Amino acid sequence: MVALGIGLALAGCAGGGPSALDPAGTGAARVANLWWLLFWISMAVFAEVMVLLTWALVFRRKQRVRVRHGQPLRFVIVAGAGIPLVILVVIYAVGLRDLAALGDGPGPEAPTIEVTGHKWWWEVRVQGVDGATANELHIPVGEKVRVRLRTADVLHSFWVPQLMPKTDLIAGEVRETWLHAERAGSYRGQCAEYCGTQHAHMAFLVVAEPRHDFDAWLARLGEPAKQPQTDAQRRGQQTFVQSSCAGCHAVRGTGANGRIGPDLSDVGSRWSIGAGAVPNDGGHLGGWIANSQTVKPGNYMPPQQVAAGQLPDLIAYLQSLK
Ligand code: HEC
Ligand SMILES: [Cu+2]
Repeated sequence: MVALGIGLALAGCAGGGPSALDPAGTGAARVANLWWLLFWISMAVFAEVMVLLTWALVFRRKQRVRVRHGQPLRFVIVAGAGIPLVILVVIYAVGLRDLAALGDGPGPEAPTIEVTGHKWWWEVRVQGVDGATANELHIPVGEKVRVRLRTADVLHSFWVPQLMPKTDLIAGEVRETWLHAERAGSYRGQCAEYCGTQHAHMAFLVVAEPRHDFDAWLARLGEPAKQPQTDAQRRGQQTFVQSSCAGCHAVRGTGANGRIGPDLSDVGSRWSIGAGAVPNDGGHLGGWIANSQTVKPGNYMPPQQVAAGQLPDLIAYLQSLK
């Protein structure tokens, strides 16, 4: 059992997935430090109990001493109540300190990113910018950024293990958290509250980058999507705008302004298709458009009637949107 546990733990580390014990920002660092404090206290208590147990086993017959009355009572009070009380008070105090630090969000001048959870993808907007993207949000390195959270349907939870602990998205409420990254990089986030069939494929990416790259991302978010450059892309755009796609998806600057599915204005540059379901390349994109139900069963994009001849054009068009 123990060997299995250690094996699983090591496998988890080797997998290189996002770990709350590998913090990259002040929020997650608080939680990681608290975790290590609890871990070492538990280890110390465990070691102490093992020593006492061994002592009791070794000496149980040899010493037939009668225990005098006062001694065990004092031992029980000190070791059984006094020491635990001190430990718990210390943990409580440290916990309160960290809770206060986590509540210390960004100032009013910080950017506000508005994230809405949908079954099973994340809608991303920025306050004051007229545009949307999905399953990916950018933040400037070294700055705290406010994140406002809503849900379009059921309970979800916004979790970026390396940056910040979880915040639940509750129907009818606007929740708030913040993100801060000390070093540039891409940090994987995940819905952390079971929300139905494809809960596991409700991932997102937080890209922490230098301020000028972040500003460029903001600017792009407000601009119309790229215009098609080749004939294939132009045909693809026409198919997209004139078919069912436009009823559910928006592409800024075109007639497509559906709000049921993710905004596709920059779909060509996304890290994945289907909120972490498959990589974003031509093959997977084609498979998704032809029948996303084989890729992410149960998701809310029904199988589409796309003529085989039109598929390459659609792929060319969507891939050009970066
Ligand atoms: C009935 C609404 C609906 C229609 C019609 C529809 N989609 Fe979707 N689409 C969705 C939803 C909902 C998602 C999100 C699925 C998920 O990730 O769970 C989605 C996801 C996608 C994605 C992945 C986006 C991302 O960032 O992960 C692409 C690409 C896409 N649709 C293309 C199309 C194309 C092309 C058409 C037309 C042939 C189309 N869709 C028609 C609802 C629709
Ligand atoms: Cu979920």
